[in-house]
Amino acid sequence: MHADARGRAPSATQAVAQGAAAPSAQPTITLRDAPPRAVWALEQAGVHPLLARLLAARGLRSAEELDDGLARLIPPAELLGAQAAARFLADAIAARQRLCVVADYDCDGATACAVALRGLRLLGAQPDTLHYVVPDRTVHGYGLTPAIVDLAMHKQPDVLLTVDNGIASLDGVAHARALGLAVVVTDHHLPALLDGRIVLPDASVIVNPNQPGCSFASKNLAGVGVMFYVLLALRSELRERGVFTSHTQPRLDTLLDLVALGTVADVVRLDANNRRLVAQGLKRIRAGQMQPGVAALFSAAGRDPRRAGAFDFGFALGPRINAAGRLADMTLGIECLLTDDAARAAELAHALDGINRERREVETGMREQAEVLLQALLERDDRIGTEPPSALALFDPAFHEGVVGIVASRLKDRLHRPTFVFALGKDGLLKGSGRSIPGFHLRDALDLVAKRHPGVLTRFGGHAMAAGCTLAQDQFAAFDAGLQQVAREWLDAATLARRLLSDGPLPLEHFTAQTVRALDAQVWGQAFEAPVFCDEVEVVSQRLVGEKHLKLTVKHAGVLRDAIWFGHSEPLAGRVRLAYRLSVDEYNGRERVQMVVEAVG
Ligand SMILES: [Mn+2]
Repeated sequence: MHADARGRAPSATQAVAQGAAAPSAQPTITLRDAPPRAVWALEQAGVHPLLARLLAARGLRSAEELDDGLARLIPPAELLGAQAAARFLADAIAARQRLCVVADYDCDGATACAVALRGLRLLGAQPDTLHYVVPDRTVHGYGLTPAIVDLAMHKQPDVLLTVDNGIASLDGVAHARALGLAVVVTDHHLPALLDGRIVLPDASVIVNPNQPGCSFASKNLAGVGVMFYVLLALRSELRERGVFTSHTQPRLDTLLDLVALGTVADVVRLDANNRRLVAQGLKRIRAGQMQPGVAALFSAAGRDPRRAGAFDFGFALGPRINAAGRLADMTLGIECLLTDDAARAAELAHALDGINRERREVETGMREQAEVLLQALLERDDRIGTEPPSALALFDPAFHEGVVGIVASRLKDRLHRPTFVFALGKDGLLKGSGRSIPGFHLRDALDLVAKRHPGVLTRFGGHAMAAGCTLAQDQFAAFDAGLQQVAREWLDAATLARRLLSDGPLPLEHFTAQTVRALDAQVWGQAFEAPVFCDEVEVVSQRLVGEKHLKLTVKHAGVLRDAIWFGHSEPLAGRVRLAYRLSVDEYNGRERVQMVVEAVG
């Protein structure tokens, strides 16, 4: 489908693919600081010395924070609105009211929907009173729009329960109220701003750690985490009402595989509370306890649940669920997480796997075309061989609306610039998805563009690192100029320089499969990055594998090691400082540790 894109300027594509025109931003490797007192305190508490160093460098101060027991979760009572939502839902269940969950088309929204429906059923709601709807990204757009309310009306609900959306759905909530529905909003996004002031929808209850007045200590709960908290509050409300006791109450920890998956897939900060949720989900999965759909997704991705890590959520399961919302219909993803029939789950996971392959193909074509556009832009601005502009906005009529976010994310990673990629929506408007770098709050940037250039943006929303916007085609140039201006004002040489934080040298005795497995057992991810070590090595041999990956043998402190640099094809000098992760794989029945190169410097 992208033959035209390729045919137009093959030479430019080739040149860029070879790295001639727009070199990737080379990071400066800097060492993470690990405060000695914190390292010492963790070691005293029995933490492995290497792990103590890694954890202290990520802000851990005491071994207590390592306790991932559910009892250490921030109590639901601290989440503003959770108790009110619990009372509301307990009344609704008692009155056998019909409830419709309004989901979102990403993995967080899909898992939140499955957690809501499974949890409400566990807590006594009759299955025939529970329904859900999920918007189609290309038809309805995001959130509880009036059109989604109308769609939900087919289920004849008394109550709408939003998950992972709704906080900014002022019109949708108003429309639902006008139709006589009650609305419970559960969300984690930032509320809407009107003339610089926060406005909330007129819902019966709002649960959102990011609403004004909520003092919940973790602002980083994902949508699925917020819904899980509402269920915890509902269970204690039902306990107080005598529906069950603490001995007879249903177990909600059976939902933690879904909570963990949605939390990691939504790329929220893995703060201590989120790490506990993820760790608990992983423990259950490794022990074979998970929804049939989660098991089927592991199998479709060729991953082993007994060795599950946060990585699997982010790179194997998450993308397969998300693919449904990007190219097809998220109903497939939600059904996969809802079914209790293993055969049906396998079927749905297989279908999701197929859609994900298609997504990869579409993405590859778009990335090639994005590089062509970038090349043209650099030529226009006479920037060939120099730094790219401070921010990027790219549009091509062939771009697919469901995949613009991924392409923006890849370009941002490669060039270290706030990046928007736009596609033409079915309504004739441009739909843009942006990704940002530290030091550039993307939603605030859009807000500023909107204020300075009224009429350019039809709609926008998001947060610091990711945002979306809608604009008329003839406004694209004005948006691009407006964004550039903000980027020039807000970003300087320091923020435009990419840094790679390293954990320093890896002591030789830790270069073992056992250490790698121990590290892999920890929860790493967003804002709690997996360890990156840094050592001086001698390159002994190197060759290209799969055309674009550099396979190396290096001498590290006198010992030969295998190393690989994915997506890098230029040869290395004889002696280099490598920043690398560790991976372990089984090869001919033997475990082999490999350095996975992130950068040289
Ligand atoms: Mn979310």
